[in-house]
Amino acid sequence: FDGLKAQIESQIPSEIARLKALKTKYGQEKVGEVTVNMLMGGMRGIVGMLYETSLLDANDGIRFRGLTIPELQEKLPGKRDREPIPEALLFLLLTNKVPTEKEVEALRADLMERAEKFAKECAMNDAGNKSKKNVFDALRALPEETHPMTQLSAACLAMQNDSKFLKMYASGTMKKTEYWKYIYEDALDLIAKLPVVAAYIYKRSCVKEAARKSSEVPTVDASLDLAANFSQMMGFSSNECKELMRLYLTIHADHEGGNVSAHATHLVGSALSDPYLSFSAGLNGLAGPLHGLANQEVLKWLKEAQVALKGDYSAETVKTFVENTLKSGRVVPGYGHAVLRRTDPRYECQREFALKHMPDDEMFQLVSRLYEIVPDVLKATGKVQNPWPNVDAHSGVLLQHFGIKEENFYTVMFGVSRSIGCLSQLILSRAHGYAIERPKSVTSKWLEEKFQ
Ligand code: FCX
Repeated sequence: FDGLKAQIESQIPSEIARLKALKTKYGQEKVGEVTVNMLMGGMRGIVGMLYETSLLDANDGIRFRGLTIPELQEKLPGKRDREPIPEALLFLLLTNKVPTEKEVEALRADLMERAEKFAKECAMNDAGNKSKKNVFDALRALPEETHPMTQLSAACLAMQNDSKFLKMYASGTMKKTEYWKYIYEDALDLIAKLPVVAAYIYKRSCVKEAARKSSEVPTVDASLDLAANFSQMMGFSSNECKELMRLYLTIHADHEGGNVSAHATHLVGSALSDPYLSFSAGLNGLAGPLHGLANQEVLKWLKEAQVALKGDYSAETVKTFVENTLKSGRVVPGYGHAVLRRTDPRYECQREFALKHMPDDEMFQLVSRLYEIVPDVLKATGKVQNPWPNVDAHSGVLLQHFGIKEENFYTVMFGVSRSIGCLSQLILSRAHGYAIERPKSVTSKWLEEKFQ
């Protein structure tokens, strides 16, 4: 299947010409100013990179190639029920075009073929030639209690041996204009392999009951879509759980370029590190509690709340619980955002999913109660820029409901999804010849001398 690759290739000349014209015409124009506050505040608000696949507006929320989440739900083809499938989003991110049903199906089949081939080869490898190690051997060598995110990142590195880009670069025969073709192959391989590796990590390390545990290479059902197959490999075959997985993998895929996971992937990739190295770096950032790990933190916090509140979700009691969290020096996980200044649309669509599929779930009712209370408590601190919930405030409660109860796995699912956005941009960055990143840093002494 080369429909997608051919479409990307056909767009490259005009995209490069467009970027060149931008540079020629506006190369000397200013896009903003940098204050000392911005410099010292995590580069917040500095316009410093090109990132085509999505754009985040403080008030409108995220747009994937111009489309909001409700628009994705309406317009992307390939739906099994109501939610879009991530394959359709991947096509959109790479081409800036809503694909046809046929195009989505061809991409789905391509990804599933890659996944099946990978899983079969590793399983055969396990059964037969023990001297040829594979990524699952690398994972088995890690203690079972190693955090699942560390395992996922290590797995990316362990699979780097398969990088086509790496081999071509080392051969010295690859032209700069061809880089993207091998990055594309690696990226699609990696997007296909990650759910298999993640399902393996789940069953080996996260699941506690002996009957659900396994250290076998998961079996891929290539007739399914990527999300449904992921859900099935983890042991969840209900249509509702598959549908949740489609929503989950779609909405976590991309959030413009400056967030830690996207930026880390982009930065490392700019040194021509292959997708395995680059995305492993992104995953290491996603594993931080202020970023992707917040979904795990939220679940822990909700469980803490359930114990402390003993079913009393009255406004006063919940408020006191939230205030105590702040008093103990912790952040309220799942609330706040560096860019957004409203309720995250990714929170809203998950809330809709919950209202449709599980309105009576007790933990969902707690999440809803917190939505009424937390913003005012955060506003009262006088320092929180955005008191509204983000994506992580809601995801765990849905997963719990459908049986995915092991919260230390949640960020792994975020990572599987994030590969779609980060790696799409990585392909485009190489296709359009982006430069190696090298911003200027200064010392605090330099600042003092400049302004004193
Ligand atoms: N609870 C308590 N305090 C909070 C807070 C929260 N949820 N959100 C922000 N603050 C505090 C900050 O810690 C900071 O305090 P300080 O001045 O004493 O250091 C102050 O408010 C100003 O921060 P603000 O400008 O609003 O936020 P930042 O851009 O610095 O940080 C994050 C943004 C997301 C890191 C912050 O809101 C936070 O820690 N939230 C909780 C963790 C979380 O949910 N992370 C996931 C975010 C996201 F969706 C993702 O990337 O996955």
